[in-house]
Amino acid sequence: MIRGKFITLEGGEGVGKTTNLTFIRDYLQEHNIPVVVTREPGGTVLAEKIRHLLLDKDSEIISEQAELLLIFAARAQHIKHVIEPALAQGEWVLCDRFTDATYAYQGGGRNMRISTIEWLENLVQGNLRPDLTVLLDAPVEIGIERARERGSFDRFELEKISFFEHVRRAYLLQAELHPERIKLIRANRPLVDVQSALIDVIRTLLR
Ligand code: T5A
Repeated sequence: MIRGKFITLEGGEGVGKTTNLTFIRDYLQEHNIPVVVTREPGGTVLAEKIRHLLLDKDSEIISEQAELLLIFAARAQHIKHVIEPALAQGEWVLCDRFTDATYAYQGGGRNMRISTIEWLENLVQGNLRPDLTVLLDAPVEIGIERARERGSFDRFELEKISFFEHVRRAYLLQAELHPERIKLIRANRPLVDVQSALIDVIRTLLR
C-alpha cells in the first residue's frame, strides 16, 4: 500500500483556510484520490473536547503552558487515531492547521520558547511532518475583518492586533525555514486567484 500524502493549511484568522480546504478536497476527489478532511485542534472526540476548552472565552484563565500542552495532547490523539491510520491506508489527509500553528500562535503570539515546541513536536510526532503545507498569508486586518463578519469571537480571536502581527511574522519565518515544504500563497486577492495558485501547488504533489 502506498502511503497517502499529508497536506496542511495554515494562516492567521479568517485568511480562508476552511474555504480553501473544501476546494482542495473537491479537486483531489475529482482526481480519484481518497481524502480525509480534518482539523486542529480537534479531529477525534477527545481532541474536539480539548478544542472546545481552548476556544472557550468564558473559561478560567488558561496558562501558556497549559495551552501548549493541551494543543499537543489533542495532537497526539489526532495523530494516533486519525492521521496515521489514514496515511497508512493510502488516504490523503487534509488538515486545517497543524504544528506550524503552534510555532506561530504559541511561539510567535505567546512568545514561548521555540526549543520547547520543537521538543514536544518530536515527542508527539516522531518523524511525522506534512508533505506539503499551504500558508495563506494576508494582512492581519483583512483576516480579522473577514472573521468578524462571521459573528462571535473565540478566545484567540479576542487577542490584540499586535498578537496577530506576531503570529503572522512567525508563520512567515516558518515558511523561510522550510521552503521545500511550505508554499506561501497571498490570500488578499479574489478567491479565484487564490484557488488557481492552490491548484499549481497541489499539482506538484499529483505528479
Ligand atoms: N491554534 C490552533 C493555536 O493557537 N495553536 C495551534 O497549534 C492550533 C492548531 C483555531 C484556533 O486555535 C489556534 C488558532 C486559532 O485561533 P480555527 O477555527 O482553526 O481556530 O481558526 P480560524 O482562523 O479562527 O478559522 P476561521 O474559520 O476564522 O478562518 P479561515 O478558516 O481561515 O477562514 P474561512 O475560510 O472561514 O473564511 C473566512 C471568510 O472569508 C471569506 C470566506 O467566504 C468566509 O466568509 N473568504 C474570502 N473573501 C474574499 N476573498 C477571499 N480570497 C476569501 N477567502 C475567504
